[in-house]
Amino acid sequence: MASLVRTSVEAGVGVITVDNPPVNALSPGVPEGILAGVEAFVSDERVRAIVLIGAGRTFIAGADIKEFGKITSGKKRRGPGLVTVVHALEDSLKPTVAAIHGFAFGGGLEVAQGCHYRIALESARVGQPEVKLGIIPGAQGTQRLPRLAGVAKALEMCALGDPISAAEAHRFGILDAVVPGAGHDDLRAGAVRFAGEVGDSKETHAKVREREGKLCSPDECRQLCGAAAAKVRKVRRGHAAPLRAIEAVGCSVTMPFAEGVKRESEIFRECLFSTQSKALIHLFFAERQARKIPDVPKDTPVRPIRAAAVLGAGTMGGGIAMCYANAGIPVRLKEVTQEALERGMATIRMNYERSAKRGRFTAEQVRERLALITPQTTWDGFGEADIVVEAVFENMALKKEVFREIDAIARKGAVLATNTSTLDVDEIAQATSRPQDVIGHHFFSPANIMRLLEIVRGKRTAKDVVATSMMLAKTLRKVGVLVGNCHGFVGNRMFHPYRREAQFLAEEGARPVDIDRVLYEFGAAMGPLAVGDLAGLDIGMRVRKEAPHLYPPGVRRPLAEDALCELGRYGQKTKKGWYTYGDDRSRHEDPEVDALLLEISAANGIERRSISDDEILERTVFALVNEGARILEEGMALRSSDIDVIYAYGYGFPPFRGGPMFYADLVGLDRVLDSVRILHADHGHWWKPAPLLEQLAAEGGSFSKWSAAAA
Ligand code: ZOZ
Ligand code: NAD
Repeated sequence: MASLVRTSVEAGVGVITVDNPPVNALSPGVPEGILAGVEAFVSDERVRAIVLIGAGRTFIAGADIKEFGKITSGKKRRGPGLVTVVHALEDSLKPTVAAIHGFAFGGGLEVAQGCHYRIALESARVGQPEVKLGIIPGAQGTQRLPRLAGVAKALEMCALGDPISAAEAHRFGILDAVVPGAGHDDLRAGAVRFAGEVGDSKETHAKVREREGKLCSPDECRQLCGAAAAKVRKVRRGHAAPLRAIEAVGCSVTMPFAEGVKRESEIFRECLFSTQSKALIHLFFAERQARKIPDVPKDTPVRPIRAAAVLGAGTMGGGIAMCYANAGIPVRLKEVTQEALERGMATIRMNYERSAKRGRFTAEQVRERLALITPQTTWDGFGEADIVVEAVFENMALKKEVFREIDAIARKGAVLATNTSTLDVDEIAQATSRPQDVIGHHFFSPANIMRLLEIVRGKRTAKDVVATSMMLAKTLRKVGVLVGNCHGFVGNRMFHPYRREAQFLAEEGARPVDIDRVLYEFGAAMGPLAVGDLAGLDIGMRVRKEAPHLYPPGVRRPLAEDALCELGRYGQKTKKGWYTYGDDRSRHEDPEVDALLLEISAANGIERRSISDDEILERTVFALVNEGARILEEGMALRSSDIDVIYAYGYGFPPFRGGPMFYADLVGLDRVLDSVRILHADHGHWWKPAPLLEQLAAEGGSFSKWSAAAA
């Protein structure tokens, strides 16, 4: 325990150093250590001021998130709460200074707010990201932050959870000073100097809880809270914690401090025990777990990626080139014709300009990024690239031909990646003399925005190519998830039954608008039919044509989207699909679609009936779950939480539900199986329960706890 927090005295200043790698979380032992340090220094005559600093790469990244599960499962944490530490720092008779580098997040920032002063390196970031875990600040941050930064800034930080830079924090009064220099030694020296000066000064050291100057009037507070709530309802739709955080921050104005912190604590506990918080904490760890590949240890050597080359400047190739440029990696972009190349580059330029207008990049950053992309119709420079990414049309013959060409030109040891969304990566790899270097890098559209990268491991893919791809995902600011090589991999393979059931429901009598509404209300970014319109209904039609094995004879197949395509209704690109679209992309129901559905039902003997919202939800979401169970059993995903990450980051599955597999665990696998069995009895073939679902339901198990290795 002692080793988690160290103390020393330097130039009459007591330094408390938190040393709990990797991120100095406030695990058991840390609060105790800080408390003991403060108490010892307060009575140490050599000491005139106290500095709190973190060892290693950061200050304090917040509470130890693993502890939350212990609290909610009843294994309560012992030792002093964080609030006791915050009070000890604030009530200390000697001035206390938080010296921040890396991150001061969550409980870390709350501890810093207990100090009389906060200073930081320029590179530091501070934030209250608790809402991203479905909770709110629980160590009085919602009451101190408005006193430091003003109510509007506190609302933004506590409700949205995004961190801010040291410069911004200084501007808003959260920091008292930004320390010159870049290294930990600069910070430490600056902090000891700063503390020495305030220790010598005769001025009183204000306690943040007593500072009222930045609090606004109740009327203004009501207005600010209303505006913040309207914003989070839009940008964090369905999330409960942001609204609760707003409520808590509002209390800083409407209640005295002592009552405000009491209310904060009640709301914190309500959030902590909510299913949303369990789901979001599940996803936090799931995202990090996904980086761990059992047979590819962390120390597997990676191939350095300093130069990239992309084939195809269409929808995906252009976006992929932007990902590399955004990461500072020069990239060559090859097309077949000058015309296609110019079209691709025009789209890239337009996307960058749009980002610049939205303030995401400066004009200078846009110039730098564009300069990193070399458009060409030749193979120039492909021989020097460390990675070649293929993003040509989805056609096996073409992909093989292209890979033969890449094989002839790429340098030895280059990673050869395909962005195919369904095709067999092994078959593509066979077209080369080096299948060990071939891997799938399945980006999602728009590739420069969507966070997910499915990394598809072929039979012969080398381990260092897997390790390199996982590392590269991080460099490209993507969430990389390793998946197996099967039709549609993990994401699209599951999406297929999900969208199939949505079509069946429409053919059985559910209104398209109701199908989309139910999923939207569940929290999905878009309903399944609206998604089809966005992606293009012709894509699904082509997949159904090119993969006839998906629909063996005698098995019901979805008819609606093929029929829509026959009418030229390809979705948003033709302004008509499941809906019609206005010039402003507004969506409208269309009687032509209703008539078409009636026709399909009548011609194919499909009985139409009234369909409940519950049935819509079960038919679509349990279709995901049943297929997910098969994928898991086949080892196409390493663990169920990987599937959850894929759905949260690639398919707009509501993060506060934790992903489809976690959602199924919460519903209870016995209940899920009961529904799947009923659907099987009613609808046959497609609903045959996955063996793993049956097994786990019988055992009282869950996907989250199941491990293929142990099975
Ligand atoms: O890890 C990034 C991050 O954002 N971490 C989470 C920060 C956060 O959300 N802090 C707020 C926590 S909630 C809180 O603080 C509320 C509170 O105090 C309530 C107090 C009241 C209690 C009353 C009780 C009744 C960060 C930006 C920090 C670093 O990113 P990197 O990409 O550099 O590193 P990662 O994300 O790969 O992380 C490295 C390893 O550290 C683990 N980890 C990170 N933050 C943690 C944490 N483990 C526990 N607690 C945390 N706060 C992370 O899982 C990863 O582990 P490995 O095993 O995968 O290496
Ligand atoms: P697209 O039609 O927009 O672009 C393909 C581009 O490749 C065209 O510009 C074409 O001129 C070019 N091309 C064809 N042959 C070429 C060659 N020999 N050399 C160089 N360029 C060549 O298609 P897209 O949507 O970008 O899809 C590309 C790949 O990405 C496909 O495999 C697709 O399945 C996959 N994918 C697409 C999406 C999506 O949402 N569009 C998502 C994930 C993956």
